[in-house]
Amino acid sequence: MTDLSAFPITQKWPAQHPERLQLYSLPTPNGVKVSILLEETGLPYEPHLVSFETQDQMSPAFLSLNPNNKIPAILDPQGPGGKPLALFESGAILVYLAEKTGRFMPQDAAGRYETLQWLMFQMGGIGPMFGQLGFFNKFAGKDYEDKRPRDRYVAESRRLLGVLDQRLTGRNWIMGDDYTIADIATFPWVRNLIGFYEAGSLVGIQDFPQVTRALEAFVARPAVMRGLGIPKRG
Ligand SMILES: N[C@@H](CCC(=O)N[C@@H](CS)C(=O)NCC(=O)O)C(=O)O
Repeated sequence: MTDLSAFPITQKWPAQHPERLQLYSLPTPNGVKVSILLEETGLPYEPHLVSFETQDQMSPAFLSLNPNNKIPAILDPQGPGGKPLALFESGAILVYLAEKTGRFMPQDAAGRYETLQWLMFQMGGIGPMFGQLGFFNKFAGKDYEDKRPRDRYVAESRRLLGVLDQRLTGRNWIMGDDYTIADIATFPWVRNLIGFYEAGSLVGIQDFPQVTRALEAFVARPAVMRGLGIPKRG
């Protein structure tokens, strides 16, 4: 019987199935990257809801696993060498799960680095820039009189969408015919930009037809449909 009691996070979120991978998350664009990949792989896992309403991400139990107080985070009882592995940062988790399962990442070295390149493009560009645009368009920042900060993030988001659109021209997915963790990292953010952040017309999404075409294919995948709702909000 697997014992995860050495990890304080399991006191607040007890593992009903300690032999399964434990996911601590919320269905946000960063959170669903991991639930979508888990659904795609079919790995058995147990999702736990980290509620922002009750500031769960600030609790000592959560901070014991991720001192950066952000979802998603995982605890894999079957980590490297058969020992439990705790991990935070969605990009690191995607790489770990792709390597663990041997899926959604090209096997050849060059293809692997290229996939990591586009994953980093999402982690360092699309995520942070779209996130700031969300703040200035939908949340507290929308009331700021000075529109220059918002416009800066609109311009940068448009530039990033242009890079992505060009990459997708003549390719089904970011890596071509292969659907990879680069797609799983990127499209939840595009979906969020147009949907939850209500910034589709602001960034002129119609100017990026390859991006919207690939987004449609992404959200039509059954594993994506399921992953977008995991963990279920309370
Ligand atoms: N770079 C991190 C970012 C994670 C992140 O920003 N998570 C947000 C939700 S999408 C969060 O947990 N926010 C809670 C907080 O800041 O208190 C990753 O990709 O895992």
